[in-house]
Amino acid sequence: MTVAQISRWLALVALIVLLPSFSVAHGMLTRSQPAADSEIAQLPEAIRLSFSERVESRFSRVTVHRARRDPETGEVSPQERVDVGMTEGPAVAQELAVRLPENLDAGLYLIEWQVLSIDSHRTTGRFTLTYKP
Ligand SMILES: [Cu+2]
Repeated sequence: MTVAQISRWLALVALIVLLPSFSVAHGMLTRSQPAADSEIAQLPEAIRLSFSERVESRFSRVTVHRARRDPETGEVSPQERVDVGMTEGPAVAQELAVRLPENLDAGLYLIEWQVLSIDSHRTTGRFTLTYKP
């Protein structure tokens, strides 16, 4: 390889290595309470989500739906919505919470979030919780 070829190759490698880190630099979910994709025996009053960046709560949304997992594909699809809204909080916060009703049937629930972080990037994500009282 010539020096020019090597430097082109290095530039390509650098691009591939750096690209994913750009996309995770926005408001991504860093932690949730209860933990994402976990099984819970007790229903919390609210599900708390922490993000890697501060988010604009008025332009961010967290919902909880009863969910169904396709036994063949494993794909999770939302059914009826069950949450009772997000908790009031500061306009800019690193944590959001969505309230649950006092009673829920045992089963699978899908938590979906869309946030606008203060750097004006929108990100979305989802995770499940299995409630087994
Ligand atoms: Cu960002």
